[in-house]
Amino acid sequence: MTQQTEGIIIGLIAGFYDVQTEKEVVRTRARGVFRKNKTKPTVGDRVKVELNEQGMNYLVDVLPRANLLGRPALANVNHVLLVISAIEPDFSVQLLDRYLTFFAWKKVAVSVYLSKSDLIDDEQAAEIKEILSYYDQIGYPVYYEWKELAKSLPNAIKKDQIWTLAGQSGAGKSTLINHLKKNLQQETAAISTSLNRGKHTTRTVQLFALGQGFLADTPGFSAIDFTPIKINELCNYFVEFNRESSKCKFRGCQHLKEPKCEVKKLVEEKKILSSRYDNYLLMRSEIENGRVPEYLK
Ligand SMILES: Nc1nc2c(ncn2[C@@H]2O[C@H](COP(=O)(O)OP(=O)(O)OP(=O)(O)O)[C@@H](O)[C@H]2O)c(=O)[nH]1
Ligand SMILES: [Mg+2]
Ligand SMILES: [Zn+2]
Repeated sequence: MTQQTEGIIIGLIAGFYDVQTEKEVVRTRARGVFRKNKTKPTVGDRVKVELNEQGMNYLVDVLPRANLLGRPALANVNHVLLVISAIEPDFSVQLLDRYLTFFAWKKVAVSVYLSKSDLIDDEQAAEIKEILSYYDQIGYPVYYEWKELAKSLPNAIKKDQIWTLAGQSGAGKSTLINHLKKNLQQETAAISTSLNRGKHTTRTVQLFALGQGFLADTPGFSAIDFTPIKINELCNYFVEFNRESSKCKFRGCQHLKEPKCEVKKLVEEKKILSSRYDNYLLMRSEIENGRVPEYLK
């Protein structure tokens, strides 16, 4: 006898999909049908599963997705918690802007957590905090202590919502999730100092119950491909440019050489962070050239 039920894919292990149903976690295999119609079931997908008495469980259907991130490989994401380290790997506004633009393009809200501020001196911390306060002001809530997150996240994550950690390898995503979920011991590792890069300790995307939904630990990434973005839409993904652009003289102003451009005016008045504008220009040229510059690979 078989029985059908629904659930959310919480992990993918050696070809098996672990599905959280109302009652339990069931390990399933995908039916061949997915290979035919080219939908690859992804962590975060809401699915139908068929359970039978021999313990052979099949994933038989993927319900329509609200979104699909790609990086991290996760479906139906409600919110990204971006982990940015103060050091090891070094703090970088350029990388921060790249993540934020990418997630704005994907239409997912982002909060930022600064990790490893305990490893820098007060002066360096003040510098970074001043920069991050700008981001907080334009609509990206910034957290400096994991304890603040431990307080607010359980209430913020609503029923069946999927929140995900994202950020560079070695930034401290798994360390944070271990703090937030006391009984969890996700593997963490010191970054290799020779390259000042992470070691990619976490290799799979996995959802953990938090609040009334889930928080995902994910493998680190930093290379982001902007070339699929239409060049004239890029400015919409700089949220504060987008907000001010109604005051530019020309509709569809790209904030380049157009006269009476509000965005450029605000950059000159230092009300928009000049690094934001510089990074906007860099990303434009990246889209124009159709490739990621060598130094960012
Ligand atoms: N001092 C200090 N060390 C931290 C902090 N957060 C993370 N670390 C250390 O940084 C190293 C990397 O942390 P991980 O949590 O493994 O990093 P990750 O983002 O999960 O990396 P990947 O899984 O490779 O993507 C570990 O040695 C952690 O102990 C922090 O806030 N302060
Ligand atoms: Mg990790
Ligand atoms: Zn403009």
